[in-house]
Amino acid sequence: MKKGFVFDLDGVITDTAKLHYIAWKDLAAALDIEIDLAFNEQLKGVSRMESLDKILAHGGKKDDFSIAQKETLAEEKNKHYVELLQALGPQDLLPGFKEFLNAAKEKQVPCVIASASKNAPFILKKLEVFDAFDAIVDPDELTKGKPDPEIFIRAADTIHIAPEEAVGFEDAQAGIEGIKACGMFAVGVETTEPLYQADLRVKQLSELTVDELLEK
Ligand code: B16
Ligand code: MG
Repeated sequence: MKKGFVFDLDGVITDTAKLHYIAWKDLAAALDIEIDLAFNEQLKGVSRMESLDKILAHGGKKDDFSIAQKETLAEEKNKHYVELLQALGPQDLLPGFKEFLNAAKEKQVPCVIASASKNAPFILKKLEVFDAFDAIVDPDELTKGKPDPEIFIRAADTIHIAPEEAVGFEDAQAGIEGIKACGMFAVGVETTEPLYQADLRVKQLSELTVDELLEK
């Protein structure tokens, strides 16, 4: 019997990957680096600085910038990304998510956000679902990113349950690995690529009921 739900944000609740892509593509172009949608898949669930490192390595410019310069580049990308987020609203929730969240709240199942995004509180407010969550793990407090299970262990801890008592929802392979590494039940929300190791795979949350997951 499960007692709580742990949600990733980008790819599970809303599709901000396309906005990250626009902002990274522009920044990369200014550095003479070309990225495409296939490469963007590698950035899903990956932190801002790690994403920048991957882009620089992709363009053969891994050692061309100091830490301070990289921080400035990451800030520039984020400024553009936050501008793009301004248009976000409840219409951008992924199909089935709101219904699933409402059903969880009706049954008083605690819900937590385990996202690598420092913009998560802002995004949840724009989507008008911020108040439905019992906690949001602060990525600034983490020592390791996904696929390390730290973010998922913390998420379970904030709602006072063991990882084994939670169901985690993820769209990225790194996230599924983190969920499984701490013994949590993993629901993979698949878009393009198949998610390995997930206990259940769906295209959207409307394929699931809260009751069936609580029984896992
Ligand atoms: P930010 P998730 C992740 O969100 C995105 O998938 C990833 O592309 C992004 O780099 C990361 O958040 C950090 O986002 O720049 O807003 O702090 O999938 O973990 O919800
Ligand atoms: Mg994600």
